Amino acid sequence: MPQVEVAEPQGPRQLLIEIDPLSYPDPVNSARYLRAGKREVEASAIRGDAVLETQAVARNQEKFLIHNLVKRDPLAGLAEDVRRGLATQPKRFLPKYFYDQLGSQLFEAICLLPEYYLTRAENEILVRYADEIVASVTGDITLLEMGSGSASKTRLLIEALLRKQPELRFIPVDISASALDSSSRILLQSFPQLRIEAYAADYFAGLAEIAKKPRPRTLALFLGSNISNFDPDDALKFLRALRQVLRAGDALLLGADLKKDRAVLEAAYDDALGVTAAFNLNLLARINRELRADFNLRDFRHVALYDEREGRVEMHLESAREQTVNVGALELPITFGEGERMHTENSYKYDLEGLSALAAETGFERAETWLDSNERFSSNLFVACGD
Ligand code: AVI
Repeated sequence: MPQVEVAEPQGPRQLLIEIDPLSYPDPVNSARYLRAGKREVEASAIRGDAVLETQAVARNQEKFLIHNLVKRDPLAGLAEDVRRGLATQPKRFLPKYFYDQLGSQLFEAICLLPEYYLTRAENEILVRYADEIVASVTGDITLLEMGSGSASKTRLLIEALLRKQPELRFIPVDISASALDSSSRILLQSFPQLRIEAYAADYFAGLAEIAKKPRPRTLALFLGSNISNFDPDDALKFLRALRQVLRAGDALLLGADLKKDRAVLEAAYDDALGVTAAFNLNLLARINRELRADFNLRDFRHVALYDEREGRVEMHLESAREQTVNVGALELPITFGEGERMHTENSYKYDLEGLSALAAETGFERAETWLDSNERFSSNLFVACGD
């Protein structure tokens, strides 16, 4: 989405983009409106489209706001992180770099694979228990979702909430403003009773901003087993930060994949079609594209292993032979030994005891857990304990 750069006199830069998705067929391109004070309006006027945009806001002012807190390209650190990761022993890459455009589409394909049961299992739970889940939280609920992405599972909970209350305020937080924009537009078309106040931000920045405004009873969502990709310390940090924006009695619905047979887990991360391998290798393709490297993808092999002691599936890229790769943008030649592995992702698996401990250590209580019919995946209601 195009954004007009206007320097803020003080405090963090914040663009407030308001869009009326119902009045404009293509709100991404036609109904941009920037409002954070007079100067933004002036900037709009200079571009000659202020009148159209002001109308867009006036007609449906309350429906959709995006607070864009992403101060710079969130991936601008790629070069630095690659330099650091390749200098570490063993070499490693950060999993957040999986999700460029191709990587995001490969991840969507992973969610359709027969071996990757996680998405279907969580969906099954939400289809079956959404009413029960929302009934476990009393009062008029505001829905907050961390890492909402396409918000496809969220709609099951929105439907259940709207069976219980006449309107709903939804606060999605995601690093991608464009994902927020398109998912919000689709949700608003389906649910006229919805008001959306979205935050394009990393989790911690989004939570810090959300904490500034009081909210009534809140149900927070962290779905898709996204908690799996946090190392244990970071999972604690994240849940504590989330707990800070909630009040006693508010709740978090946490989707968490469960510990199980090695064969099932390893197949989920090493599917027969090779989609997860492509997802993993796309990291190298991305470094080739963006940092002018010359990784030969055929010289690296995708490896997925369950480490039972650590309770995590690890993904690696293994060098098939001794080789030297040049990363042009870093002016860096990197040598790999035959069989040398770069660690690309951890996906932690939980059991119910571990989930209770996680809740207790972060100011929650695990009040209820729903499982899918194969008992592979858990949806956990963490209720915020007394302040
Ligand atoms: C996003 N996350 C929960 C996925 C997982 O299962 O850990 C990422 C993934 N990596 C390989 N397949 C899926």
